[in-house]
Amino acid sequence: MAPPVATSTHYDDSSSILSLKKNEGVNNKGVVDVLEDYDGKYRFAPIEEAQVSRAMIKRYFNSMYERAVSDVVIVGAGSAGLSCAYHLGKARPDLKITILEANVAPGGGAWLGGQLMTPMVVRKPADRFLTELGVPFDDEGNFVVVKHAALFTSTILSKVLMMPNVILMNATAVEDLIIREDHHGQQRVSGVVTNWTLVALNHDTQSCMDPNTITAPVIVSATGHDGPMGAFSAKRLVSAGLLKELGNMRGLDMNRAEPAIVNGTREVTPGLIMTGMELSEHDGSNRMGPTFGAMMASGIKAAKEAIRVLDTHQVVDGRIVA
Ligand code: AHZ
Repeated sequence: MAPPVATSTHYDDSSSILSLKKNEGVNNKGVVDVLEDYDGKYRFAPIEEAQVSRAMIKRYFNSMYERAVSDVVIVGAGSAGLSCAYHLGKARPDLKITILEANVAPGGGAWLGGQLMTPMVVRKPADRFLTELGVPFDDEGNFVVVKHAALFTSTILSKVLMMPNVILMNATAVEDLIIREDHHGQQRVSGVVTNWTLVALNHDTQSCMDPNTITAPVIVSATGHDGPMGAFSAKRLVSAGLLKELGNMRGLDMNRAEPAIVNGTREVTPGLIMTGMELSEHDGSNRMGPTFGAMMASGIKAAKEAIRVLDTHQVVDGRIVA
């Protein structure tokens, strides 16, 4: 039997220490004794419910406050959006990168391969990105196979979340785009309109529940192909009159689809870069089914595009001014 490990922790909210029974576990330096004992005497440092609430609230709302103006907003944390965030966050640690994901679970469709099977197929040369991430794979010649799609997604997600300049807000839907005239009098996507997803899903059952906004000089849209929330920006560009009509995703052809997505990754309208399968709806290109290399390469290209836009414009308070 391992001996119990007695440790101690600083307890910096003095009002909570006052609520402890006199001298209960607190020494004269304001340090609380804890005990890691799996034989029945495990003891945690005390806590008050309000401390838990405040610990979350102050960090979350500080993030919202700070990110009300971001450098880049990435809409959608699927394989394309996360690949974009990784490359951008690594290449430009100076940028405030804010990822908005409608689902509670980030990762989009990249928790599984095809037909709910676990292995993930990636065509070369996109295997280089897996090597950079440190994700192991079987080499099958022209393509590689990761033993479980979740290994890719959990690895990239953890690396992205470790980056101090990246914030992820999940369960948060982009409901609309901010579109206004730029310094040339041209229509420009200049931010996103957000709401908690649970609110966004209930606009038909409740009267007016107004949204919130994030201003940014560059938006990367990575919302996937058409679905309950998919292809969001592509559809909104049509209804806003910035795109004549949707191209609509074409039938499956792996060999045509993957290069079309990567090569077509671009700033589709001023201020809005599109990546991943959303592009198939915008451009009318084929789907590739369960091969993920194009999502990774498209995300990296979107990050390079975002850097190009930022490096060629002057930005003041999240707005392009020259
Ligand atoms: O929840 C969506 C998902 O996680 C999120 N999303 C969509 N609309 C949103 C909105 N606000 C915030 N309005 C939103 N988030 O975007 C994410 C899209 O991830 P995805 O995995 O669906 O798209 P992807 O382009 O990153 O990867 C596509 C993977 C596919 S689909 C496919 C085929 O059907 O042939 N093949 C591949 C490789």
